[in-house]
Amino acid sequence: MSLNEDYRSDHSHILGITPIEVVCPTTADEVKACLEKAKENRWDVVVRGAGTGMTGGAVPISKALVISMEKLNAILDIDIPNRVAVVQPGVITGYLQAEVEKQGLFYPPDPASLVICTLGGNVAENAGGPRALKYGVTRDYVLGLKGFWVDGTPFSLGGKQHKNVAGYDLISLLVGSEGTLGIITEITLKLIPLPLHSCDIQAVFKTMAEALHTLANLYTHGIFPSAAEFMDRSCLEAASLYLNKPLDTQDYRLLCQVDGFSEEDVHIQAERLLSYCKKNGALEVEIAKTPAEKSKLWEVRRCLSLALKANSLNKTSHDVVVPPASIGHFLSMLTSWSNESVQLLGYGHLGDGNIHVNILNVGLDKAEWEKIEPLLSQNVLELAVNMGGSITGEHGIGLTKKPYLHLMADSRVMELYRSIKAVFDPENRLNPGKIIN
Ligand code: LAC
Ligand code: ZN
Repeated sequence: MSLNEDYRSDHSHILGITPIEVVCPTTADEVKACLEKAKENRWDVVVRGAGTGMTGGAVPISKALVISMEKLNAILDIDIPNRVAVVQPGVITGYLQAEVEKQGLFYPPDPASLVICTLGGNVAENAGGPRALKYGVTRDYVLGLKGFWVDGTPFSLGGKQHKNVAGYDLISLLVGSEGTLGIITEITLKLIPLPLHSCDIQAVFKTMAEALHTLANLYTHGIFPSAAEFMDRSCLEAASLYLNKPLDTQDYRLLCQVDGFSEEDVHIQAERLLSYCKKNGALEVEIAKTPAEKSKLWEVRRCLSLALKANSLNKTSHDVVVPPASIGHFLSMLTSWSNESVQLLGYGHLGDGNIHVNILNVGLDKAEWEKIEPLLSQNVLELAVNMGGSITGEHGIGLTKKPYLHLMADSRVMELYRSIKAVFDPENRLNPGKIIN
C-alpha cells in the first residue's frame, strides 16, 4: 500500500483531497476485499487508471479510498478465433494495440495519450481519438465487463459474444460512467482485421475556409479517411516552440489518414485525396508512408494539448462537438471572442466535428482570468449546444463540465441520471460528486 500525493490529480490539474489510503490491487479478489473494507468503514471509493483524464473524473474530492488499477495490468487472452482480447483495466492502450497487431488484428481507439493511458480509464470515459472518425469510440468495442458493484457483489455482463440484446444494455451504461456506477476488473474487447496498409497526408491551406471546405466535402469523393485532424496557426506556433523545431506556421493544416487492406487501395485513396486537396487550393501536400515520416507529422498533432498549455499562463480545455457543417461558424465565433489577452482556438478531430477548444490566458492577471474564464467557457459550451452539438465528445463530464451538464439534459433527464446513480450506488460512495450531484 502506498499513500501518494500524486493520486490527488489528473490531467485536468485539479488538486483533490489526500486519499485515506491508496491501494494498488493485483487481483480481482483484492479489489473485492478493498470494497468490503470501504463498506465497513463507510468510506468513499475512487477508482483510477493512469490519471490522464482531462475533466477531473479520477480526482478524489472527499475523504476516499483510492483504488489504482495500475498493477491489474495483464492481457489475459488474445483470442484469435473469437476475435477478442480479454484484459485487466490497467493495461496501457498502446501496448494492447501493439500486441494484437502482431497477430494481424486491430483495436482502433487511439486517444492522444495512448502510450500512457489505460484501457480501464478509456472504458470509464468512453475515450475516442483521431481514428474514431472511421472506427468509432471505446464503447463500440466493449463486448463484456466483469467487476464489482460498490458493496463488493460481483457482476459479469456480456463476454465473447459479438451480438447481445438481452435486457437493458448495462455494458453501454457502465462505459462512460466515469467510475460512478461500478468497478471494472476485466474487459472483453472486440478486435477487427488490421488494415495492412495506411498512409498519412497533410495538406496546407492558406485560409481556414479552404481547409474547412475540403473537410466538409471529403466524404463524397470515394475516400473514407480513418482520421481528419485540423490545426491552425496558433497551434503550429505553440508546437514549434514546444518541440523546439522550426515549423511553417503561416497556414492551416489538415492531417488525414487513409488505410486499407492492399497497397493499391490505399494508393488510390491517397491519390484521390491529394488531387482533391490541390483542387481546393492546398498550397502544399505531404505524404507520409514510412513509420518515421508518419510520426513526424503526428508528433506535431499529438503534442498540441501540452504545447498550448506550456505556451500560455492558463489554459481551459473543452472538447465540444458540433454537427460537421457548423464547424466553420463555430470556429469564427471563437475568433470573434479572442483579444490580445485571451485567445480562443479550436483544433483536433474536425472530421467528426469534435473540436478541442482551448481558452488561453496570454495576458491577464489571475483575478481577471478567474472572472472572465467561466463566462467564456459558458459561451463556448452554449454555442455548441445551440448548434445541435454536445459539451463533450471524448473527455467526459467529471468535475469540470458538471456545471454545464444541464445544457444537455432537461430536469427530467437529470432526475433520471440521479435515479440511475442511486440504484447502482444507494449510499453515494462511488466516486461521489462526479457527473452529477
Ligand atoms: C487530443 C486530446 C486532448 O485529441 O483529446 O489531443
Ligand atoms: Zn482528442
